[in-house]
Amino acid sequence: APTSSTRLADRFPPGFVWGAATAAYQIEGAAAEDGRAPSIWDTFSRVPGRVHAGDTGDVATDHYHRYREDVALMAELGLGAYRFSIAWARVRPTGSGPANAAGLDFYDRLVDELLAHGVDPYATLYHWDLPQALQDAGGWGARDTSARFADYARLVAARLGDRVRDWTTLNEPWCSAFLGHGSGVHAPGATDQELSLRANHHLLLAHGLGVAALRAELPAGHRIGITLNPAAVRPLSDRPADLDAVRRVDGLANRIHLGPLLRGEYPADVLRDTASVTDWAFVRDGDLAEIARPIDVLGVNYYTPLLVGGAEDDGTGTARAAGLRDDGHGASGYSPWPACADVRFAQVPGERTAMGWGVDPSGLYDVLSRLRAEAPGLPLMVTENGAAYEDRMDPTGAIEDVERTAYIAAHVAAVGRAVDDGVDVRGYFVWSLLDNFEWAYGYTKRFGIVHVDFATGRRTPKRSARWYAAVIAGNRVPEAEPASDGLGSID
Ligand code: GBH
Repeated sequence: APTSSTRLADRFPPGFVWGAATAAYQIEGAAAEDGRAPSIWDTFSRVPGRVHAGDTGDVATDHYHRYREDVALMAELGLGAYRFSIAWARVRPTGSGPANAAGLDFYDRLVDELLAHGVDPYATLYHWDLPQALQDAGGWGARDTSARFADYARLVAARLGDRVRDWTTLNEPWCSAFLGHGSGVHAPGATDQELSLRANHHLLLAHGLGVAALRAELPAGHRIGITLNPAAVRPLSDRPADLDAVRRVDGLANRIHLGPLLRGEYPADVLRDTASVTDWAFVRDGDLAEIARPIDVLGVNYYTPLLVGGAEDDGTGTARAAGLRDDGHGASGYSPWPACADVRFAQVPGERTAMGWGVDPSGLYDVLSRLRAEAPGLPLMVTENGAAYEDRMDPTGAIEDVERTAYIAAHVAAVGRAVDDGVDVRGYFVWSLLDNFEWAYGYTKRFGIVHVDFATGRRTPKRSARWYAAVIAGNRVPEAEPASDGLGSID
């Protein structure tokens, strides 16, 4: 089998897309400007105890005002593409009412700025920031929210579709459904397993209706997809109970989305496993055909594998009991996994990032290979991959983030191995361009290849940014470290 050292000498295929990703609530700030209304994250971040230190996205990286500077930075790095999300509550403040011209204008300016700098815009329509007005009407628990999403998709496509070729409906519906409504560590903060499965279905339905709306609005040849966070689920041991835990968690993490999206059906074992939680009456005739509408690309976000075991203690001492995962996702006391109270979750051994997540690039290779097998012919795109580490600025103002650089290098190499093996991976987007609002962790976890001083807004490219610029320039992982000059700090 090819090794990472084979890939170090090889180039990626011509046209391979090298990008960086962000999301609206995590970077924009300007939360009350130009007619933007609150989203569920504005509300949630104000509930005491939900977000570290009471942090909010009110200012974030102030990208709303600094987007020109940020696009200039992207151009300096040589990024071929920039994946950003659109804030629904900026362009249609109450979710279903009139459009807000000033909100649409912002994305219009951003797209023009990107194109003027040779950076291809990749737009995600929903990265977790539901308009609060729609939450007040039932949120993702309400079937009508799916139709409202399709209306919103059409509105944005009508404005940007002449210039944006690449569209993503949803980012990680698993997180919206199960972290938002099961464990409650994300907005809207519900802890109701039945509701999490219902919300998941309505998110999938929103995707399907959104695809139809985008197809109707966009010129032929534009690409439409969805971004999932497919889990590399591994057993604690080969005991039957552990292998069965893998089957169940794989069902709830992966097949609950891949079944409907790729085959127009929920897996029978998932329906059976969750029968004590819901009767699935929210699935109506025709929904699955809607959800299974053809897509052009599947986005993959990957950070860390998921290690699981069945009920009995297998003596490894690595797992905690009761379905609660000590990975820093917030100790709400509620599990995001329905009907899995007996399942134990653990981290892979070895190095951890600042999130407490284990580092294992083979999980990315495994996920890409598995998707090739399950969705033959469907192009894949790594839409997020990256790591939080505790960066230190040295006395000269430089940030030598060697761990992040090594993390990204190892994962890019894993993508290279998948490409070598014939997996149709079209691109890689690092998470994230900028340090930003890391959801329940507030500003304490830094994922950026560019440092942000949250007091002043000052941007400083880290070593990882310079290294990534060299990857992009050569369309390959460089064998030597790039020189540390060339990219200074940008005020
Ligand atoms: C992405 O989510 C987000 O798209 C992005 O906005 C965010 O900033 C970035 O990652 C970094 O967090 O512990 O049971 O929840 C990734 C979220 C992290 C969700 C790992 C699944 C493991 C299962 N994923 N997590 S669990």
